[in-house]
Order: sequence, then C-alpha cells, then structure tokens
Amino acid sequence: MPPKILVLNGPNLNALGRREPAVYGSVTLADIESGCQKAARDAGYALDFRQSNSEGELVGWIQEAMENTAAVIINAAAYSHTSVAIHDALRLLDIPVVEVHLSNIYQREAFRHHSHVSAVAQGVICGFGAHGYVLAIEAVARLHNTKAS
Ligand code: CA2
Repeated sequence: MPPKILVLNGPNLNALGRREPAVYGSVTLADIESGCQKAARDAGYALDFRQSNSEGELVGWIQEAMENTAAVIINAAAYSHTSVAIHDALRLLDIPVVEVHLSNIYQREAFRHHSHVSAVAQGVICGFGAHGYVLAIEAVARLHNTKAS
C-alpha cells in the first residue's frame, strides 16, 4: 500500500465553481480532487481527499492523521483565519503539513492576511488556484525524498 496523503478542505469549498469565479476560478472541488489523485498517483502516493463545513470534523480528521498518514495538505478556508483548534490539532502531527489557498490571501481583505495554519505548516502555497494543490503534492514528495536520501 503506498503512503497516504490526506487533503483537507474547509467550509464552503464544496461550492467552488458555482460562485465568485473571478476570485476562485471555475473549477469545482471534484475537478481539484481529480487533479490531486493524478498528481499523487504519479508521485507514488495514495490520496484521501475530504471537505467539511464543520471545524470539529476537520479537527477529528487531523487527529486521525496521527496514524497511517504521510502528510497533510490543508486548505482550511475561512477557518485558517479563525481556528485555534485546527492550529492546535495540526501542531500535534509529526508529518509534513502544507497549507494551500486558491487565492492570494495577501492581495485580499486584511482579515485574510493572517492564518493560524501557517505557523504549524512546513510551507504555504497561495494564489495559484487549483494548481496549488498539485504543487503541494510535489512539495510533499520532495520533502520525503530529501529526508530518505
Ligand atoms: O483562497 C482560498 O483558498 C481560501 O482559503 C478560500 C476561503 C477564504 O475564506 C480564504 O480566505 C481563502 C473561502 C472558500 C469559499 O469558497 C467559495 C466557493 C464558491 C463561492 C464562494 C466561496
């Protein structure tokens, strides 16, 4: 069984492709999942891709990643800017965590400029739309390969 990357998506990302195409593009979350599945397969990983509108459910999934998970990629959406609970759960992990945002949060409203996820992430990718998720998978593979060699 290949090592598993867990990709977590926060609130409202299930609505992608239906509203605000100028900010988030016209891709749906299902499109993003397909791209991630391909990138993960190419890099030799299994991929578990999830979305929730509930902060508690996201915290539970992060806790599950303490076992049998090689890395977490997370777009916590609005919870990035508000959730100490997600920050605390992520900091318990001793695997790579990569934060992704579709939009460049630093070009947007001031309340999006701070993320509680960033301090507990190995790195942050924002502003590249759906391709950011593929870049995050490549970054995880590079981190694991560097560690192994
Ligand atoms: O750019 C990102 O990926 C964000 O994480 C998206 C969040 C936003 O709160 C963050 O500041 C940046 C919002 C996700 C909402 O998704 C929508 C989907 C369709 C229509 C409207 C919003």
